[in-house]
Amino acid sequence: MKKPLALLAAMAGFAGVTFPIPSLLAAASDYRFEIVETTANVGDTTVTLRLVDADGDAVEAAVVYALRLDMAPDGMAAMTAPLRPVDELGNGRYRFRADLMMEGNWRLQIVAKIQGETETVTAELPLKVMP
Ligand SMILES: [Cu+2]
Repeated sequence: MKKPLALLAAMAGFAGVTFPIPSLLAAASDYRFEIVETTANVGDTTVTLRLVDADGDAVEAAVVYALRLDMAPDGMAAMTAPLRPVDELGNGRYRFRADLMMEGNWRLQIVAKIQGETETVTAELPLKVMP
């Protein structure tokens, strides 16, 4: 009984020293994005995202940018649109502007660089665009 436990402890210690990355990834995954406001209509549209930490507290002064905005959910992954950051509204809210050429289901892939975190945070959000 003692031996396997000691071995496990040794392995865990070894893994902790050799692979510090998993714990960093776990920290990055504690953050999450939510869409708090959108005018998502065909044409010129604004999208406001909110970035919160594991406690649900607002994360401010992050560098947030769109990796990709496309219609993959409707089988049109090749249809993309640029999503430009406009301003930071405070309370963890980041506003973007996009020119969307088609109604339907879009997919927004977002990346954030958060102060004090070595890993970037990525998220994927569905965006319903109305006529
Ligand atoms: Cu489309």
